[in-house]
Amino acid sequence: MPIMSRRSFLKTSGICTAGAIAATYLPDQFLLWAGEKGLAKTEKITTYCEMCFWKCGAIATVVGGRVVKLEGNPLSATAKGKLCGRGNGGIGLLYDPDRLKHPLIRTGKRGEGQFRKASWDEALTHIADKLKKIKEEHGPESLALFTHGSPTEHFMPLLQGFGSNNFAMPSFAQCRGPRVVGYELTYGDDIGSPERLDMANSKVVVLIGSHLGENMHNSQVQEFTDAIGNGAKIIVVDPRFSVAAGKAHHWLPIKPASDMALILAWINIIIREGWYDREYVAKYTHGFDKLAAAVQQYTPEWAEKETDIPAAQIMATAREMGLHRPAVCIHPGRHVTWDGKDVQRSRAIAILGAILGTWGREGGAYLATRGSFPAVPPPSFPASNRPTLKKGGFPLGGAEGVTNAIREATSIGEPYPVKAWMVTGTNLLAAMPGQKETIEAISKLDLLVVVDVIPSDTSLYADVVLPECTYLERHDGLIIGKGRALSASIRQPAVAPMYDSKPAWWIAKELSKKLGLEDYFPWENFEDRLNELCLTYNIDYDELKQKGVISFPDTAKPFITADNQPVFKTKSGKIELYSKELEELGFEPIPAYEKNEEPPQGFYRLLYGRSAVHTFSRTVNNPALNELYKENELWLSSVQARKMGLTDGQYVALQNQEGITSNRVRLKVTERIREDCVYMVHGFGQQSKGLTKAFRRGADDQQLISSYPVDPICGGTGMRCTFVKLVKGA
Ligand SMILES: Nc1nc2c(c(=O)[nH]1)N[C@H]1C(S)=C(S)[C@@H](COP(=O)(O)OP(=O)(O)OC[C@H]3O[C@@H](n4cnc5c(=O)[nH]c(N)nc54)[C@H](O)[C@@H]3O)O[C@H]1N2
Ligand SMILES: Nc1nc2c(c(=O)[nH]1)N[C@H]1C(S)=C(S)[C@@H](COP(=O)(O)OP(=O)(O)OC[C@H]3O[C@@H](n4cnc5c(=O)[nH]c(N)nc54)[C@H](O)[C@@H]3O)O[C@H]1N2
Ligand code: SF4
Ligand SMILES: [Mo]
Repeated sequence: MPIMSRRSFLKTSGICTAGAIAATYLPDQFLLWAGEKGLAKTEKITTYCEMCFWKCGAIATVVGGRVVKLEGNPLSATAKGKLCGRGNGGIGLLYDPDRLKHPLIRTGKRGEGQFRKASWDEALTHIADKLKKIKEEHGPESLALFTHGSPTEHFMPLLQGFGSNNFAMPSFAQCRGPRVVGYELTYGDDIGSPERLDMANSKVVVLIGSHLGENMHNSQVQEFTDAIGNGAKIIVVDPRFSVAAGKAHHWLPIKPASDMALILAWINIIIREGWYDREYVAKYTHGFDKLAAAVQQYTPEWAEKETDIPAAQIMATAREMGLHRPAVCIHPGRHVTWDGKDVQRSRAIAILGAILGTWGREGGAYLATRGSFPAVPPPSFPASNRPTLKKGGFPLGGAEGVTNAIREATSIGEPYPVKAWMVTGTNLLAAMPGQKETIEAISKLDLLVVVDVIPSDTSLYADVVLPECTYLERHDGLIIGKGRALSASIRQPAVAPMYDSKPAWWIAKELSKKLGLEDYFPWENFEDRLNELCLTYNIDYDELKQKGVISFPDTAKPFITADNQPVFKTKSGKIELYSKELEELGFEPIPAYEKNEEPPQGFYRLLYGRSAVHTFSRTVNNPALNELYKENELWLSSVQARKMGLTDGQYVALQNQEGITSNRVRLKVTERIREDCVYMVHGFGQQSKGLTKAFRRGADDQQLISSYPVDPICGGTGMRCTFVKLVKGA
């Protein structure tokens, strides 16, 4: 396999990333030089990145007490020796002058952002007193936790020790929940995070709305680049000519929200033409005949009408997959909450992979390592006799909880009141559709605590804001990797916490003392806990600190062989092309097509996605990354621009069907997008004045997503069903 050059990695990730890598401040470059010359004390500290959730192993160079360089750890499977542009931007977060510096207690109205400084003791006592009162009046379940990323591990025992199991993460109902559910229904297992795709060895890579290269999950983009270098055929389905589409042999500019028609037609063609893997299907799958009968109606000619993709191209791409099976990597997508029918679309993608025999096959999806560390039994938390809110009414609501279900319960006070939220590591106003609903639910609370590193929009509504120190200043839990090898990665402070900020483990532990819950935090400091875990896992703690990552590679290749048979934890013990479980729950056992509404005259479908140099709303104020991309643009087709008399670079506002109008946003007039939609990068248009670089720069897609279908199976919010018109003169 050719080793990908640094240059080709940068090319795949969009040229702007190169700037991020060069974005070291001049004094830091001097320190780095001084360190290299032996003129100043230099340390290399291993950690893992928190600029997104890929958790790449990183090495920080610290000279004279300042972090001057971040690099990827070569031992880390997610980093493979490199960081993406955002990962390099970690230094920008650490030294962002806009960081939260002290605990804050609200003095103004919610949303106004007026606070006074408080000591940690005062802030935590205030929270504990409120929580005790709320518990007395409404029961322990009236506390809910919204969380994402590293703080989760620390606040969960606090929530559960308090007596509540009401937690939710946007990574489920606003992200990959429907995929997890769809794959579990089909294979009895999720495809994992990082996704267990053997992309580098694929002969065909199919991306259905996965815009790798803008979506910068580090090792995955590196493997995509390897696949391109190895001559894989790339099929990209996207209404927009994305960075990935620029590398594609087949770009399918699909009519937005019609993907299910294409996938079902592909399944039909592959079965009809006999391009599927007969032996694999016979051995490992359940319900093939029913599937074959059900998809007969989805002909390429029919799909052409639904998707705008010519029947011949649908045939040609199906053939490409059939010809090269099983070395076909069909990316399951990650942010898959599109139209409220997302579990079924994810299932259709899973089924397409199954009939091509890709699960457990080289170039398709590899099997997870069977290695594992000894289980650490969780503490026994108090039981509750009230129903949990985290699943809402959704039968497959998932382990990570449904944010919107807890929000709704809070708003209506049913089935019981929710009176306090702790929000840690998530910016709910940017993460969840229906901002008005979020603000309304918050208005029902007696206590909102936000733990963040910057003054996020959600923090404006908090009663108490607690400043966490950044990941470069703290310990966190071990990351256990279960991809090709079992691994453990460590996070340790490169420098001491700046200002009056504290690690999440410390905040949760101190709060536990004030609530009489300290038994759930049975260690003095988090290093003791990490030491203890290492003992249990039989890992040398000092070696882990030094290397950052310790792996236990499997001896066998992670693919199906005579003595490595896959285990499918479904009802039938096989891959369920026909899902008895869904049938019993009253849903379609085989995915079926249901047309989505189309934009009315004068409106466009609002699409959104990622910039290679930003992560959601969390990096828009980061000095190093803001420098590279300061505000989002609105992609509009040049044909439409001409019709409307609009020009490139001009500012417009967007108005949705309910009359909600966005901030102004600059037009990017381009041939690279269909005429029926517009596109912008998510995360911009922040309203918090404390974010001096990001304040009201660009437009907020979330503000416009005010009504949205909800997936009846898992509660995922369909966020690509918003129609907007353009307003001139903004
Ligand atoms: N409209 C729209 N909505 C979306 C998406 C979209 O593309 N468009 N994407 C969806 C997806 S895929 C996801 S996964 C979610 C993501 O949702 P979130 O994870 O909520 O995303 P962010 O907006 O980055 O908010 C993260 C917050 O955590 C804070 N933070 C960062 N680092 C730390 C830390 O170390 N400690 C603490 N305590 N806080 C920290 C950041 O400052 C920020 O305020 O959003 C979903 N919502
Ligand atoms: N740089 C960067 N990388 C990231 C993140 C980040 O914030 N920044 N976030 C990470 C996270 S948590 C997630 S979940 C992933 C999400 O990343 P992905 O799952 O790859 O992508 P999305 O952002 O949902 O999708 C955006 C793409 O879908 C296309 N699209 C829009 N509508 C349709 C449609 O109807 N059909 C098809 N086929 N395509 C459509 C858009 O044009 C765009 O190219 O990215 C991850 N990687
Ligand atoms: S993909 Fe980039 S931002 Fe995400 S963890 Fe890795 S280096 Fe950090
Ligand atoms: Mo996500």
